[in-house]
Amino acid sequence: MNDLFYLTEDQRMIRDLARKVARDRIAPHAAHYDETESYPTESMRALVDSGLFGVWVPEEYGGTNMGCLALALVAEELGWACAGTTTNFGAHPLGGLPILLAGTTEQKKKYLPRLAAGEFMAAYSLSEPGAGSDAASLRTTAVRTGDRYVLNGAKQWCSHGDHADVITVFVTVDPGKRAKGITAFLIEKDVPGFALGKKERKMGIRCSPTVALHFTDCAVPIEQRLGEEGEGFKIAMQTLDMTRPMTGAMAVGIGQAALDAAAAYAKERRQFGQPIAAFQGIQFMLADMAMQVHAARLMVHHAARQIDAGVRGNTYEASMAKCWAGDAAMKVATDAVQIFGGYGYTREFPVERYMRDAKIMQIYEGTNQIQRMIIAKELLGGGA
Ligand code: COS
Repeated sequence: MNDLFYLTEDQRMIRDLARKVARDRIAPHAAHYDETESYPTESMRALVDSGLFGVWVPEEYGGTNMGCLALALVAEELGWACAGTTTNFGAHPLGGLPILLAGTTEQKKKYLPRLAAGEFMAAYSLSEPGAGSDAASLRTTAVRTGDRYVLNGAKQWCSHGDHADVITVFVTVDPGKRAKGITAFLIEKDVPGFALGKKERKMGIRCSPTVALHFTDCAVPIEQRLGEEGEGFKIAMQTLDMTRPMTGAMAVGIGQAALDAAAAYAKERRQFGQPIAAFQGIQFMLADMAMQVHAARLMVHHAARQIDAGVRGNTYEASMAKCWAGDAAMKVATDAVQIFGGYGYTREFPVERYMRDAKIMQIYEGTNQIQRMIIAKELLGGGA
């Protein structure tokens, strides 16, 4: 099996660094953080120490400007070790890329260097209790009075929101306008009128906090508005076009971890006088798992490379990559549990965690049903 021949030296270097950090400093703690549903302080420290938070940030703002393929390579390696920690890692570009896409020079100077250094964490908040897949129906309002806006409402499912210093929050200046009313704001954690809400108890990615946000007459100066009024939905969607490959990469990491574990176990576990890997039934399962992971990785890399190459409009490929990789992770992790048999169903082995963690890959950053809607819309154009 050959290494990915198309990676540059820099991309190989960052992938190898992420692999080392993931295997030496993150994987050893993953089961503990999952079991205790606690924040992965040690793992997050390892990410800050290694400088990986700056991968997507331009050099002029203190980052390493390595692009979306590099971000995907890092996300896969981290996803192999701990999907919860990787979700925390991914919330950062998800919250920060909108600043790069739509921020003023002042906003970029204020936030990006701190985000690149890992001194500041960012998060992204689009969803609400009543607005998930139908993101344009969100109801949190921003009313302008003079040179400030007053925000009221509630957001939901904000990954890493309780550890974020700044959250890119999407609200509306006119709910009647749907997407055309949506406006983005940069909300700092200590602004009066902003409060964290319920923290969810989840099936998987348990060391990644998922929280609600509440706004009660929360006044923010106009300088914290990101882009113009009504531009927020496009900023939100353009960001997802850039981060869905990263999320797909995280799913590839989970799939690869499940495949590695299942292949190793199949060579070790003996039944009927031989390793179960000698049975064609197991071999075919492993071969199918390997193909799923490989195809997912190539789709992720293609969508990420489009962004790095400046190709406009990678919506189709980004949704395909996220959808395929999420489905592949779920299938491969489920098959890994099957190969482990009864042992796979216990908490003694990591495959049950991979299976629980894989499930969210089909749900967040747009469910895989929404990805299929986007793919079909792009495919059919205006003709359906
Ligand atoms: N890039 C740029 N602009 C985009 C875009 C993209 N990828 N996708 C949509 N837009 C624009 C459209 O062009 C349209 O603008 P115009 O009216 O000027 O043409 C506007 O945004 C509204 O688009 P659309 O009509 O397609 O919006 P819908 O309400 O039909 O919703 C979906 C589109 C379903 C794709 C969107 O709501 C979605 O992605 N939902 C899932 C949300 C999600 O991923 N949540 C997870 C958050 S992170 S955990």
